[in-house]
Amino acid sequence: MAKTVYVLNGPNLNLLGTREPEKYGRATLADVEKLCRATAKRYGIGIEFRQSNLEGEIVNWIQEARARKAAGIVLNAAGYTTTSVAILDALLAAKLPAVEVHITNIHARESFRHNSLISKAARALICGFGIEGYALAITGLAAMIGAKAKS
Ligand code: CA2
Repeated sequence: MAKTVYVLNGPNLNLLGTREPEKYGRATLADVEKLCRATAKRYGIGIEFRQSNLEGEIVNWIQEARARKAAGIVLNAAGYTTTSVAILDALLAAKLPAVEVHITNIHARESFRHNSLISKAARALICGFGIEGYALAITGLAAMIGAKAKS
């Protein structure tokens, strides 16, 4: 059975490409999804791509990833990154390799963005590469789970 990676996006990321392009760029979330699918395809990995503005929905999807034996999770928890013990607990319980992604370099921004709770459950963290960070996260996750590039 093909491996599946859940790519989960938190609040306001549905606005990508429509506001604040100087911070987040001009690509839309649909462009991010395309990039994730194209990157994953090289490793024979399938993608479940989701976005929600609701904390509990993200918790449910992390539990779903575990229940469906997903190979891993790529998560941009956006504004929940520094506040959500519930998302942290869900990731810890899921025991799946998780990569935290941020489009911007959160450490070069306001100090309230620096203390990620998500990082405590993440195997790796990528920030500051723009949307390319999602492709890097999938490539890194593919290496972690031993998925080989298809020739
Ligand atoms: O850099 C990232 O990816 C962030 O996770 C984005 C979050 C922010 O709270 C984190 O500190 C860093 C904000 C997502 C909001 O997305 C928007 C996209 C376009 C326009 C407005 C908001």
